[in-house]
Amino acid sequence: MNRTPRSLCAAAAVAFVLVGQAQAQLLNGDFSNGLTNWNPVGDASISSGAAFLTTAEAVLGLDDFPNPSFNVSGTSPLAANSGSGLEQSTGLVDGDANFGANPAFEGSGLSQTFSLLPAGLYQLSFTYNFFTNEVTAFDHAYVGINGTVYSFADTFDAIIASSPYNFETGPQNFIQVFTSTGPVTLSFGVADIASFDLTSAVLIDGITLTAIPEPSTYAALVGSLALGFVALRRRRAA
Ligand SMILES: [Ca+2]
Ligand SMILES: [Ca+2]
Ligand SMILES: [Ca+2]
Repeated sequence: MNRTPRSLCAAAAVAFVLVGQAQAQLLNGDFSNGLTNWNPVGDASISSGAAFLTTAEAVLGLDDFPNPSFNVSGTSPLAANSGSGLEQSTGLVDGDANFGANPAFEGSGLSQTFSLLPAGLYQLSFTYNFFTNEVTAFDHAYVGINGTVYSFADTFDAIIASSPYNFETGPQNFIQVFTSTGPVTLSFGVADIASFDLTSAVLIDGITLTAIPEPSTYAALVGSLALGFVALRRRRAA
């Protein structure tokens, strides 16, 4: 093969574009297009350009006080641990919405499945605010990455007095590093724990995925810099 430097540059540019496209396949992570590209279940809506999930029933008298004013969408949360409800509708399995040994009763969620290549380390980050009227149960909000679930906020993290919910965490950031092998399902949820009562909600926005260079990439970079330095010294010494 007789490649000129120009064709090598073109090949590198094509490779860069291909990698860039593959890494950017989470769509609408900032919810600027509403819930497009997401699979919403239960009481999922858009509030101030962010996803808003609640545990509030749409039907008067089923739970929550004052009911049903905390329900936004008119759709009720899905039952948890029910075989085809909250967890299984968002790429998880029954039990995933529980809070430790405390069972989830119902909740709402969002999920999106996409490809995240090349394989390697990625950082997931997003912002959230968790709201609750709960007083005793560990209602919580969680994120699942290919079925590994992280509870990022619960009743007892929400200590700032708020309205219309009694308490909130205030705006917070969540960061988690994980290894992608290609396909990724992100699952978000908020769940009532230990009873159907007393609504909790979560506002989620700014979901981003960033590739983290492998240590070998750093080593190669440092190595090439060192070679350049040696070459420079040799040239100066000559
Ligand atoms: Ca947004
Ligand atoms: Ca409820
Ligand atoms: Ca509750």
